[in-house]
Amino acid sequence: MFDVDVFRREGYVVLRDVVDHGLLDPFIEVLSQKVGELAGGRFADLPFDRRIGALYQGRTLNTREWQSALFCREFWAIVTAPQITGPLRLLLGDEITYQGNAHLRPYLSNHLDRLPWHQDGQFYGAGIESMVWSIAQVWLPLTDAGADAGCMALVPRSHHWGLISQEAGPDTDPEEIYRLTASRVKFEPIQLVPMRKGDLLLFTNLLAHTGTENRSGLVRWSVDMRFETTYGSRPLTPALKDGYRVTRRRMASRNARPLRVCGAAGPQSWEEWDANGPD
Ligand SMILES: O=C(O)CCC(=O)C(=O)O
Repeated sequence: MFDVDVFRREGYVVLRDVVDHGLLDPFIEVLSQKVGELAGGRFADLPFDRRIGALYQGRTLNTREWQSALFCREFWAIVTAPQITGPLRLLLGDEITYQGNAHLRPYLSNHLDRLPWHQDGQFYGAGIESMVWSIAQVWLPLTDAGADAGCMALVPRSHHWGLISQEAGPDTDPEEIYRLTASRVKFEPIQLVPMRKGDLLLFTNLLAHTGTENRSGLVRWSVDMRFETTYGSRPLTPALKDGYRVTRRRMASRNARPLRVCGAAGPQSWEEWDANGPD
């Protein structure tokens, strides 16, 4: 499927055309309905990658307001799908938990804002380094994200740097994290990662990355999610125990609801997740 040694060396891997559109489309339909509710009938003839852009023209869209859309049966079907868990098993082993920590990002065109440089591990804090092979980030485009459409950019091998800011953590002002990371990345070779719907990007939570500007005229919809080796399914060193502690603290700060997505007992059902989920 892919070479795990390359992933460990480069800190990321792009898998092309591995996710069926049939898996993504029911979730996209949920999002389209939400956009429709927001639009109240306006721009009804525009497709998914345009309609919310027409609604927000000239205004800023707060992507955090879309987080609750990630708690539905259609999204559960994505995170538990073998098309997603299969590649993750190569990295994390057979027992895998979705941390309940994901972002839905409808990025409007020609809003020159983008998510600045960071390592996801910086938001967890010192101690997370031990989890570098026990956590994997998944970036999943719901629409094509080409070089002019806000694709991801990253610094290959930057996970070997460790955490850029040891003092950062869940309580740190993100602007400080972005500033420190941008100054570390400044003279490094950057890799753009244009992707299409159906592709999958996997990366370590120490890899420095950023979104890029979307100038395509279309809305770039994506989801990024975090998975970990299920606690206790592999031998635990003191450093790993500490790493899981740091992870728990981060998840608590985000009110995240974890979900076992594969393992000997199979994935947890949507009903089980829903029973534990946000109100
Ligand atoms: O989607 C983007 O533009 C940025 C995503 C990101 O930073 C992440 O997945 O951690």
